[in-house]
Amino acid sequence: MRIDRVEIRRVSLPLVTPFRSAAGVELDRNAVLVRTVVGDVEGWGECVAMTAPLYSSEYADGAAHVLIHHLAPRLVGRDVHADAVAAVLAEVKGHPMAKAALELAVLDSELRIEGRSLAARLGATRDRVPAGVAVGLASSIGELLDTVHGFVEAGYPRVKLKIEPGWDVAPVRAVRERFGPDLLLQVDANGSYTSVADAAARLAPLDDLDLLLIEQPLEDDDLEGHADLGRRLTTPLCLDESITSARATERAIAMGACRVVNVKAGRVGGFLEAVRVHDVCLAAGVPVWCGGMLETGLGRAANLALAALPGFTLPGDLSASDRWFAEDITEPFVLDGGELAVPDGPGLGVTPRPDVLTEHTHAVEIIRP
Ligand code: OSB
Ligand code: MG
Repeated sequence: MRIDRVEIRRVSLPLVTPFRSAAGVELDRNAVLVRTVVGDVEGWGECVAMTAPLYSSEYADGAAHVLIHHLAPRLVGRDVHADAVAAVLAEVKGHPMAKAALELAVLDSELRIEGRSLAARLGATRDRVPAGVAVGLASSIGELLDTVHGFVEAGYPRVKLKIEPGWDVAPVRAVRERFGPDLLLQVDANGSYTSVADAAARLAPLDDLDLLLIEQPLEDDDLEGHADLGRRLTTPLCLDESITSARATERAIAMGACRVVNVKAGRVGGFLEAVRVHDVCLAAGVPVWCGGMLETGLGRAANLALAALPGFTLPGDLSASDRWFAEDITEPFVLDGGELAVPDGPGLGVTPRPDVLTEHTHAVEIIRP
């Protein structure tokens, strides 16, 4: 399959409400979209890098730059299959989110040509998956309870609360008390606790609140610290930022650094590597769930395909389009009985709506052989 052309498109979608976490505040989704052209077939990928390098070192402007100048030029004019993309791009160090977006666009083109869905290609075993919603740091407990109430009313069976030192036990306890024991509840610290001792002291009271997990309490590279902290708490620890590949997953599990894994294709360099992370977890009996990065409908479609694999035994950060956007660039994903349907059309199963895409696009760069 010859990649005739790659387009790098910058889009900016306003969020319906600002999203605040220990990794900063997001007001808009500044996505970098990749469009591959193969004959008369197009393929789409979405780069999940945030606007600023606060969640990880990648950020949207940097990802666009590396895609335009270093990644896309290695593929255009070449005959490649999606399987081989990661190896071709491997000589460029780092930039997993940029690489993942390009690989996804190639996968989408290839699968559209084959008439096969991404879900089928990745090994999905379900056609619907449970939804989950991530709720940002709030400015008061009252405001948080109102926000969570809205999501529970909308049918979300699982809620994830962002926490940080000073915004942890009290808001989480308030949510548990208000919504009762049936709400699936978990928390995400984005690495904001600075030592094992401090994290253990602050987070120990969460052990009484029946949480599914505590996500990434400590820094990205602190596997030893997570293993130590995990022995001091009864609530399972889950890693997000630390999980950068299937090999990193094996190491984290072997060290006892986590009992649950959050996988994001962007963070591990692509959906094919994400499947290998899933495989490692399934073999080890470690529950895995699909993380989210405020994706537009394109990235959301791909996440849903991944989340339909058998090892995804916990609900992911997979919400309806309207959780983030008044107007998504694809047909919106909607909640149905607390679940989302996994797209079953060829490739991603969705395409951008041309008018909405044009309205939100502020730059397009075309890379030719
Ligand atoms: O840490 O999981 C995270 C969003 C952007 C960057 C990092 C994270 C998040 C979320 C939101 O928690 C997940 C979503 O898209 O619903
Ligand atoms: Mg996280």
